[in-house]
Amino acid sequence: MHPSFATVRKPTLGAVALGVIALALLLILTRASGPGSAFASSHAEAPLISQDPRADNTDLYAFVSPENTNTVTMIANYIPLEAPASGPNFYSFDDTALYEVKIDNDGDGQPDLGYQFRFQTATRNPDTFLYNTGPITSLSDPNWNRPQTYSVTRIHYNENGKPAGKGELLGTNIPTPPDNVGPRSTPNYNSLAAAAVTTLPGGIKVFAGQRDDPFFVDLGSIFDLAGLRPFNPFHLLPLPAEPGRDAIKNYNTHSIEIQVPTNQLVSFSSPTIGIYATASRQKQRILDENGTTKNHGPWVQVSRLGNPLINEVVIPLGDKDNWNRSDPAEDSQFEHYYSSPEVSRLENVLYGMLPPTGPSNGHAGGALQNIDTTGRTDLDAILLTGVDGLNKTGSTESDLLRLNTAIKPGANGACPGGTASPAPPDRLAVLDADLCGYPNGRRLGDDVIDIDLRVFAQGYGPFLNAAFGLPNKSPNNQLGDGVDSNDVSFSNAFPYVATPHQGYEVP
Ligand SMILES: [Ca+2]
Ligand SMILES: [Ca+2]
Ligand SMILES: [Ca+2]
Repeated sequence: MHPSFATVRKPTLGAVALGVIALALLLILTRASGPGSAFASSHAEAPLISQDPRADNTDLYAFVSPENTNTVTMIANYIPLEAPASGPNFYSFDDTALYEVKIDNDGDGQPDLGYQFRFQTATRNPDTFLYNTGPITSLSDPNWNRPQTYSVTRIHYNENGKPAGKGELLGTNIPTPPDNVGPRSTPNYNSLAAAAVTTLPGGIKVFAGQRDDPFFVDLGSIFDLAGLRPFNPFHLLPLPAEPGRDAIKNYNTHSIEIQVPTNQLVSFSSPTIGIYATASRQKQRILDENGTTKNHGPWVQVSRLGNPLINEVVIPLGDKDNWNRSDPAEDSQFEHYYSSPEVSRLENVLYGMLPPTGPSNGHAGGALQNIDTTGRTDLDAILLTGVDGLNKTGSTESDLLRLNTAIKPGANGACPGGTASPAPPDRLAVLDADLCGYPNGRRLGDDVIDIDLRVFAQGYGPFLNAAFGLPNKSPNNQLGDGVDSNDVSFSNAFPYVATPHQGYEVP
């Protein structure tokens, strides 16, 4: 239990101070909701995609594969917060959605190449409510009543970013593993998952199915007015400091993973690619009274993801669904949200207004140094064009996860994490001079919450200060949510993401 605000407030903060706090919060929250509120008249409820979890991108990762550095692995996760104990209908990809991973390799923000994933679920026995009628011991086990398979199609795009033809079918009837039900139903889960790793023509590897959610974050504190538990005493509404809590611990998600030889992804002119993942639905859905649903019409993109956390904390409510439906090549319309970020305003007000009052928690300075909240060309570079000398793709502003494929783990000690350099990757990635991680692509263990908190607060750390002249304000460069790693460890080889939590074992 947390003590109430009243019990932790310092006695020196009287009614006047409370009034100041209330006014400050009102100001920041009012100002923060400004740009979107004009469009919010009929969209005051939660944004559309939160009502459509099976088409909801949760995270996107892309990195040079540590065990095969001539390939790139891209991981697109969908379906947030899957509770492992979820029968009788367990989670699956949506047969009526189009999932896609797209690559821009010439810097114009438009895709040149894409991999489409379409799923198909069978019901082997409609006369039982059970997901399985006995132990599932192989992917073809007749005990598994709801097997899902998928196809992969490679699409080439023309100069206008439109598909050039129907694409090449790389594989059909590719198996997914079942969800991790429990010791009676899925007694040897890892062998089921391993059997679902499939090699396609051209040396491409794919996997699609349930996994542990690799994202780690103190969601409960961050969305309680941007609370960071280790920094609680320095918040405008102070609480005692405590360690961070991974709110996604024990939850699963669904991963689409594809490993592709790098020479199939890059263009002649640059080793750097920009990646984003999407989900689309057909324009019309007809609900028939006999229990069937039919979908018609062209595909409409309903979700997209490039850099992490953008639609969560950079795009305001009034534009979130619009951002999801837009293409990265159109992102100049959203540039003001990136270069005048609400997160930086909040950091100033919530952690920068009052002098330090609480006990020191290994946190050196108390209040943050004042953060620039407009004209943030550093954020434009990191999030919209790429960083010169690291992963710049061009001048077109587009929210893509940019990966310089020439920077490889283990090669000449350039980055940790490869076979020649067994040291683990650094969770702060580029901020700590480990150039193989975010924002140069994104690995599973990259602590994008702490990285972004520091980047938005201009606390770039000594390496980027020396290398690029970026500001290194202190203690802004110490910010974090107190959750430094995932609840379970990742594999060093494809498909990397950890085994999903089993329904039976959930605490
Ligand atoms: Ca392009
Ligand atoms: Ca996890
Ligand atoms: Ca963290």
